[in-house]
Amino acid sequence: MPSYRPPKIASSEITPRQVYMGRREFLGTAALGAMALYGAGKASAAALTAVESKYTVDDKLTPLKDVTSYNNFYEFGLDKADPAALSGDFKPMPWTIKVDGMVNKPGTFDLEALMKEFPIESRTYRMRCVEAWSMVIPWEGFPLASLLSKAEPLGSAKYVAFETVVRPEEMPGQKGIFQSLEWPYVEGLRIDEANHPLALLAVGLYGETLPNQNGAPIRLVVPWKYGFKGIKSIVRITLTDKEPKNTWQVTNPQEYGFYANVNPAVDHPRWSQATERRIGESGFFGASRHPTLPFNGYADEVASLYTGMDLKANF
Ligand SMILES: Nc1nc2c(c(=O)[nH]1)N[C@H]1C(S)=C(S)[C@@H](COP(=O)(O)O)O[C@H]1N2
Ligand SMILES: [Mo]
Repeated sequence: MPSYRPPKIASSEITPRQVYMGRREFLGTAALGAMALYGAGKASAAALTAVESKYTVDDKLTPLKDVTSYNNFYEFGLDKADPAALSGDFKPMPWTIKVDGMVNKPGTFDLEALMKEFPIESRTYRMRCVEAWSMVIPWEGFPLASLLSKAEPLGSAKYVAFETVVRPEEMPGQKGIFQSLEWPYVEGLRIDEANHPLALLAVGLYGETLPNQNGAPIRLVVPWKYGFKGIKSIVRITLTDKEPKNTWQVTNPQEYGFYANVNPAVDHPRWSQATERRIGESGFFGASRHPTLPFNGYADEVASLYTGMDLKANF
């Protein structure tokens, strides 16, 4: 795997945020502790200190503006522009994550404390959505395995289930008569997948805490799987011995499975998965196309998790 290359952020991209942070009004002394680590209020963000990780690709980064304005987050609406436009009322801090089920030490953990306990790493990963578009995103986060080991999973635990927060008052896509999905959004991994060093709990991107539209304050990133496995705004993680349900499989089991490993050889029933549109890069005819790689280019790291499995049947 190529070695680490620090993200290059054009000053035109970071300046407006810093100007905003500088003018931001303080909320009072009680909030000061949290604000040191996390910005308070709408559209704010705080810088993260992170150590470089060897788990980084050297593909050209997708510009910050595309990463934060072209999103799938149905809790805020169905259009790609909805999450950025409609997530301003969402309050990501303070935040806790409950870890329960088949563990020795269940608990409800304060995210700010976890962010101090676990070293934050920066990792640039490719992200491939099942809709055949892709990005390259520099994340900050810590391994999912670090949080799981804190809870001490029992030997009988075989899977890990995840849940997104339900807050109709702050998430307009969860409000009203017509509901696009069943809430909460849920996802799952086999425990060996969850403990793989590439499985990341991201708390930031491009060096700052996560924007609401990208899954603030904490979301899963499993770069060898289609993007829908990367569940956002996680409030609960449950260890279990049964394969967990995942939202897209429940919604349309013909088209979406539990494993959802990126695979150019297994087409979606309605489109080819052989190539992908790299968002933010332009070619002659719109966004440039890249070949899709088995396991999204992470086969050397993860293919051994699936030895002997029929990847066409387990899509
Ligand atoms: N809770 C929740 N998590 C979610 C989704 C969602 O609608 N709700 N969309 C998924 C899909 S389909 C993709 S491609 C990625 C998109 O992540 P991004 O917007 O940060 O690029 O988030 C995933 N996580
Ligand atoms: Mo997706």
